[in-house]
Amino acid sequence: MATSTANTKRGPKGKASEASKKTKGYSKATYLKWYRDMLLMRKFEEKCGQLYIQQKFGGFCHLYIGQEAVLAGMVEAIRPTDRVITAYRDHAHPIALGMHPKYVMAELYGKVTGCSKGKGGSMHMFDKERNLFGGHGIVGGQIPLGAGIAFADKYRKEDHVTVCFFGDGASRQGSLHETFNMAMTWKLPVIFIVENNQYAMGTSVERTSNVTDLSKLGASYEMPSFTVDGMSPEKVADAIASAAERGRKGEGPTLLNIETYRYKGHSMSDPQKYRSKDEVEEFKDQDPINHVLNVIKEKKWMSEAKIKEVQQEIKDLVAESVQFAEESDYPPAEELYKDVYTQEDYPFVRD
Ligand SMILES: Cc1ncc(C[n+]2csc(CCOP(=O)(O)OP(=O)(O)O)c2C)c(N)n1
Ligand SMILES: [Mg+2]
Repeated sequence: MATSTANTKRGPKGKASEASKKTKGYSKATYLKWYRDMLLMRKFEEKCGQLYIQQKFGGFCHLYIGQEAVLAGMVEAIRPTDRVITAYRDHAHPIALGMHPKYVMAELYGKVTGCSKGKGGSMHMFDKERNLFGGHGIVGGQIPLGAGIAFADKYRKEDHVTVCFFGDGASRQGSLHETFNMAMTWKLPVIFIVENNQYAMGTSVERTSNVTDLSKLGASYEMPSFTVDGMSPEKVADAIASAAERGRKGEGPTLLNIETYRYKGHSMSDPQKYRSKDEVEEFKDQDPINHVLNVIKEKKWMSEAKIKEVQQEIKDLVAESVQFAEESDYPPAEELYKDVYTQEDYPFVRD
């Protein structure tokens, strides 16, 4: 079986060397897109944090800041028709898939113009057009759902791959094992991705498991499993592209343990007593946006003036999103009764 931890262990235990960032090579267009997309995800979320503190919207708010290279790499590796499902740390996913950020902001505000009609909020971003199947708040709940989507595609003989994201904490849910077993037995076209940001709320991977290399979770099922440097969009794109190819060829699922890091707390109310400032700084030294910008500068793909222009464009897009959310209406009361599953003759409900 192919379990590999070929990439250097990163973070507090040792940074990935520059050499380990070398991959098959991506184009100028890809690097420019990566810079723009990751900067948008980051600036959008920084604004979310500010707005949350100003109580512009309520509920939970889990920021993705630091993890952007995972989505940047994924978008490079999959097709627009492929499917994506994730947990509650989900503001960046629709943006990475190409949704205008104003629909995400409106959703955070609970406005009717939001991507889930204002009924989902922070943890439930959906986009039918871009095949984003949510946004799920039950830790690990999306693992069997992701396999189910892949099953449906295989059953209908449709040539799609499902990318199923979950956290390191979620990887300890029992349903992962049932799902892995079925997905391997039926060779489903699904890519299981542990977005391993090292913590489940305030609890580190080391504190909850004897096995800290989460790629080993695929071993009992002989699922091809790899550990990937999640601060490198190149490495992520390489790994997901290979996994997608396996899925499309009918070879079944792949498990990717993508090692990343969140710079902010678990949610907005996290005092972060479980980690040191030095640890956070060590990861910031490997920041994927800086890395991509350095490549762009080295190759002289954008002038300083052009870089400033892109930064301003992103700032304007975020401001436009806030204005759109502020000016949109809340859903009307009758919306309460729409989009709710009902079946009057459902046979299993008893008084
Ligand atoms: C079934 C279930 N148990 C507990 C919780 C509470 N909870 C919310 S987030 C979280 C931590 C999950 O961590 P991880 O899977 O690593 O994802 P991350 O937040 O790091 O992205 C927990 C325990 C929940 N939402 N659902
Ligand atoms: Mg985590």
